[in-house]
Amino acid sequence: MTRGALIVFEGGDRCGKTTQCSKLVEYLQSTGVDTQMWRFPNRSTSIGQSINAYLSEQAHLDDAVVHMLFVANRLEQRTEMLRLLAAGTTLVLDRYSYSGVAYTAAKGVPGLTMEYCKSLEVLLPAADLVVHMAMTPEATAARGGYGQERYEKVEFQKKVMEAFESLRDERWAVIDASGSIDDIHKQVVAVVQPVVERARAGAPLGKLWD
Ligand code: Z5A
Repeated sequence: MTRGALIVFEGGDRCGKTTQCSKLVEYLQSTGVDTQMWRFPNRSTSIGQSINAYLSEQAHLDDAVVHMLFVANRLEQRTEMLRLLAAGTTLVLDRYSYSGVAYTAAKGVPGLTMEYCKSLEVLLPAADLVVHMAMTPEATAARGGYGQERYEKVEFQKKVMEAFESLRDERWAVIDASGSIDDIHKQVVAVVQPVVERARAGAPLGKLWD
């Protein structure tokens, strides 16, 4: 049996990840590719509810603790993620471990380094493709709904952008997220299609940070 692809969208707050994930899933399904969309954090689990309380500033948590919760929120989906990929389902993820590393490292807390954060997620599969929706924090801040959660501050988002840039490797495709929704979608389809085909042809699933 051929496996599904693991496609991840990353980027700053309000850059259009959810919009593009939804359009991609719709497109892939219309072409007969079995596809599901997932979001991280998954706020529906009990761990996700603690994360939600933290992000919406209803609860205060130590930075190391909240980082562990984000990691655990992915690990609790690990078995199902691996099962679906092996069964041929392509997963489109709205954020993943790359956000975990970038947001925590951007805080600059001693000890919570990129290397430390990476080390906690080596049990998870690596993305076949990370679509980085690149846009300045000033431009995303001008979009509706910005500023409602803990990290939605322009200065902090600039540090997150720098962290994302330092994580990029050959599996990343950078797309200018300031264009129109339809133009971005066309660019996304162009980078995703070959990756889905490679996974279908049997390219092995990688491990995070290998
Ligand atoms: N976080 C973390 O710290 N550690 C972790 O491990 C993980 C996450 C996984 C919550 O994430 C926070 O958790 C996040 C990172 C941190 N903090 N921040 N910042 P989230 O994914 O739940 O939150 P989000 O990034 O803020 O997602 P969002 O608000 O849903 O934004 P989005 O998905 O990127 O954008 P959107 O919903 O598709 O679009 C936003 C608006 O822009 C909407 O009105 C659209 O209609 C509009 N839009 C979209 N595309 C366009 C274009 N091309 N032009 C014009 N307008 C557009």
